[in-house]
Order: sequence, then C-alpha cells, then structure tokens
Amino acid sequence: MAIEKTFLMIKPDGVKRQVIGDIVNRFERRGFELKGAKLMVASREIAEAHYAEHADKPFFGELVDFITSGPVFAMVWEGENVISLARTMMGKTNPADSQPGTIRGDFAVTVAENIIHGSDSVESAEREISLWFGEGLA
Ligand code: DAT
Ligand code: MG
Repeated sequence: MAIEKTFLMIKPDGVKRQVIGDIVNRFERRGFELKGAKLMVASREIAEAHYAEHADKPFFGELVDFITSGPVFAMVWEGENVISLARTMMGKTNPADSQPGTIRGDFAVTVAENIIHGSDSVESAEREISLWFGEGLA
C-alpha cells in the first residue's frame, strides 16, 4: 500500500441530482484529501480520450454523448490506497449489482447513468489526472 492519487469524476447525472456535496463528504470522512476540483463541460475530444479503452464497444457513442451532456465535477483525491478504496466506495460498474451504502448503490439504477467515475489503476490515475488537470495540482 502507498499514498496514491486518483481521478474521480461526478458524471452529469450526479451533478443534476445535486449529490456533489454528499459524495465529496464521503471521501473526506474516509480520510482522503481533496487535491483539485473543477466543474466543467467536457469536450468530445477529452471524453473520447478519457474513455479510449472503450472505443470499440457498442455503447461508446452513447457514453461520450452522456459524459458531454452537461457539467461534470472532476476531482483529484490523495491518500493511502485511494485508487482501490475509492472503487470499493463507488460500488460495481452496474448499479444493479452495487451494495446499498456504496455511491452507485445509493444513487443509481442503470449502468448508462452510474453517477461517478474512478481510476482503476496507478497507470490510469496518472493518465486521467494529466488529461483532465494537466500540471499544477496542490
Ligand atoms: P467503470 O466506470 O466502473 O470503470 P467501465 O470502465 O467498464 O466501468 O465502463 C466505463 C463506463 O461505461 C461505465 O461507468 C458505464 C459505461 N458502460 C459500461 N458498460 C456498459 C454497458 N454494458 N452499457 C452501457 N454503458 C456501459
Ligand atoms: Mg473504467
């Protein structure tokens, strides 16, 4: 285990549902530190780069449409083992499989609108932080 940084993003459904505060609060209470955050509408270019690993999937077009459909709340969090612990706190990709008490288990019911993104490895965290924030984090 190590001190890590991860990229988390509240998707347009989460921003519309007004659960930014609740979600930020969960990570603060767990003991993680917020290192950067911004509300922004993602360009198609950044959305396609972010989800490049899914470019061949049948849902890719809808995924990019959805992520660019309204503001997202992009964040960088730091802490011990934060990459994997944040994924546990988020719940499964499909909210139907997510336990109550997880973010997706509490706020979502369909995979297409599952409230939050979180990096899945050290490599993807580094790539995503640099894609969304560039340099200059606290
Ligand atoms: P995760 O977001 O848990 O890392 P992923 O990387 O497999 O999951 O997929 C990225 C996003 O794509 C996911 O959050 C929601 C969407 N998605 C995944 N599988 C899907 C499917 N079968 N139908 C529609 N959207 C899907
Ligand atoms: Mg993923």
